[in-house]
Amino acid sequence: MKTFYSPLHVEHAPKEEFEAGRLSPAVEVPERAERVRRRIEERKLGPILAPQEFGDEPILRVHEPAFIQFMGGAYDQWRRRYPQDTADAIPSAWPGRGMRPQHGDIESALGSYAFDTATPITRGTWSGARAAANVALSAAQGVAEGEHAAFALTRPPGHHAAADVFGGYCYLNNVAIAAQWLSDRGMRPAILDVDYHHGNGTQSIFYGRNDVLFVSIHADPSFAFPHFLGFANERGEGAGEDFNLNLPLERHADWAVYSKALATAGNRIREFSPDVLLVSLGLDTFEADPISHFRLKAENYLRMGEVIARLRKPTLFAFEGGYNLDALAEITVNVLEGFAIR
Ligand code: 6XA
Ligand code: ZN
Repeated sequence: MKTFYSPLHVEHAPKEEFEAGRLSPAVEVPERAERVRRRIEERKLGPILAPQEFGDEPILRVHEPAFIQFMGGAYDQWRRRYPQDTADAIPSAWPGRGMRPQHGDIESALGSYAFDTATPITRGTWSGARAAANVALSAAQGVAEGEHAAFALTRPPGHHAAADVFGGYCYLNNVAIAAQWLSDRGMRPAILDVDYHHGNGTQSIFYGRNDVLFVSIHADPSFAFPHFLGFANERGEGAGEDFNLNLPLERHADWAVYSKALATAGNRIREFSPDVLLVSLGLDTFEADPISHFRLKAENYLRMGEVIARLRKPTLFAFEGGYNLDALAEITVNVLEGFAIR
């Protein structure tokens, strides 16, 4: 299996996030993807390739032009506002109900576009996010040209980012951009999101459509981030009705619980009969993940890969969450190997 990877992600290195009432060290760090890349080399999964540059066009098929323009200049705007400081950009005010979103200055724009305080914009954020989108698009191109599978080692992740919203460590929705690019080339994509957190951004991008299926297995938003989307009764709207399937699980779901949901997801995907499958591959379902509560074990990720392989579709895996640095590389490659062996 080919892996697509760009070193530009390393320059996206948030120092801190605001969480649980305090500034704490960032968990979405460059070492995550670096460890995975090294393990792919060690376990000889296949070649690691640089992405091609796809330009703005495929990004603008998913994201609002004004949002992209804001993102491109946000860090410079922030630095001009706080020239004596070195802190990354984090919003501190939001347009609450009855107020009006504004984009004229950096504080109002941050509050209008962001949905949390855990997603700082740093000097290297935009180039890293752009590179991640190119990584996903390059993997999509590989699959479109006949590869049975490809791994997009995307960092920063993407599944929380909506058309004009960033948050949950995500700025551009890598999987949505790749799915749209494939759809624009006549393919029928299904997206399976196995991250611990609901992929609210991906859901919202395709919510009104029946030509892209979105299925997500995640911690119930009644107790887990992103809190405001991901409930079982969100089934799509208009033409998209019944083309969105949320499978929220209990706090301590283990493989017995998880694998049942995965089978349900698989049945829906088979029924949809996609030309291509995109997997939002979050690894924060692991039993020792520092920010999550599911109880999957390392060997379960081999099974996950096998179950996905049994769908027998050209498959693009895109990296999302997962924060246990000691286990992350092993469990990521377990999924990919489980898929490849099958
Ligand atoms: C911020 C938690 C962000 C979760 C990010 C993630 N309070 N998403 O892993 O998949
Ligand atoms: Zn996650």
